[in-house]
Amino acid sequence: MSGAWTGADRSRIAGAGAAIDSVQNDRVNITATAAEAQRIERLGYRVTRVRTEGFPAADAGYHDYAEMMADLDKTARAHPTIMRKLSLGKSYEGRDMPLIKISDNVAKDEDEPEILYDAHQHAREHLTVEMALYLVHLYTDNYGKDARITRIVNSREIWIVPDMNPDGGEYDIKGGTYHNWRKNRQPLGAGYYGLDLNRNWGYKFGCCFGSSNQVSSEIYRGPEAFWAPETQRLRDFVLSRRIGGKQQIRAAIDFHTYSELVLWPYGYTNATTAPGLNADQQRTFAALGKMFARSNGYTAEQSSSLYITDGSVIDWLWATQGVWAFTFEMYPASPEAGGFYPPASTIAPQTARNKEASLLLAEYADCAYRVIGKQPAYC
Ligand code: 0X9
Ligand code: CA
Ligand code: CA
Ligand code: ZN
Repeated sequence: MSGAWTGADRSRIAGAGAAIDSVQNDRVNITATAAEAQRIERLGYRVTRVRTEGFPAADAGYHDYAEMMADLDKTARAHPTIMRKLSLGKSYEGRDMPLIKISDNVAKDEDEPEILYDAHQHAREHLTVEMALYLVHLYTDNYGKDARITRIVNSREIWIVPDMNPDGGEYDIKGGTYHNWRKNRQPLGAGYYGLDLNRNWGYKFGCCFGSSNQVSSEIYRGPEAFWAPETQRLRDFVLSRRIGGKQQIRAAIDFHTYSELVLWPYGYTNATTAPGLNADQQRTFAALGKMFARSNGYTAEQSSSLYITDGSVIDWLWATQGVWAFTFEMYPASPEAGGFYPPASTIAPQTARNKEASLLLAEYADCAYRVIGKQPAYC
């Protein structure tokens, strides 16, 4: 933009919210949102080309962090009796990590099975944030209109964590281009950043060659379990749902991309049963997983059949909290179909594709063993 000769001019531009990148005579190079650029034009400066923040223009249908927060705030305001926007706390760089609760009598902690959906442990897996926003809208916009959804909202307490890695997500779209970033943004020294949040959980942490101790690695687990503020935040929330010795959260989906898979524990071992996972529990996981996969057309398998992962969230949720926890790897199936960056036109069909599985998880949360006919024995 140009027409800014003085420091006072530049201060007005900064006052409009733009970041000033450099100054040449009357020309100021800025990074600004579309709204900020408009404000600067209204101040009487000439804006030539703006390096827009947020997603690349072709993918504007995706929500960046600010847009996600705005959508959550707006939806919570529109549905005050069934939805609350709370906070898990802050990410490493200080971004608020929103926590959504959806239920009837939402202000009260009722004795209802609780469900958790979390998304975006991995920065470049942006479709998962859209999945979380889809679920927020599914449960709120259809409440009182759709009998099945109304029943679920009335009989369950639904927790949604739409953004486990806001720092990595914003870094991945910085400057309007993609950076293929996976990890969080904790500085590690020597110019290295980030650890893999889905290797930083505290069950069998680093046990089994399913993660790396090298800071340069894409699957760097960190020096110790829960070293990332982001995993600490979700861990502390989940532990806070243990009331009178009983974990209230019964079932969970951790959303990732891509490969079109439904995965269940354990990830750290190829054994189908292991300490804390007996044959009935394994059968229950497999039966639920296959049911989900029938509904969305994904492939269902134990998570280690993909490759060994140690320190993943679902192993921790199951082994330490008894939560029936699944990882969903969303669209697409292949790198040719867009890999981590499928076009925004896929958001609507590919989030709706997981509607049935998401509802089934909520419905089975009262007694997962029902899926193998063993509710009399266990529930
Ligand atoms: O490696 C991962 O963390 C997940 N795949 S991704 O391409 N989204 O990075 C798979 C995790 C599956 N394994 C377990 N949850 N144990
Ligand atoms: Ca309720
Ligand atoms: Ca409760
Ligand atoms: Zn992932």
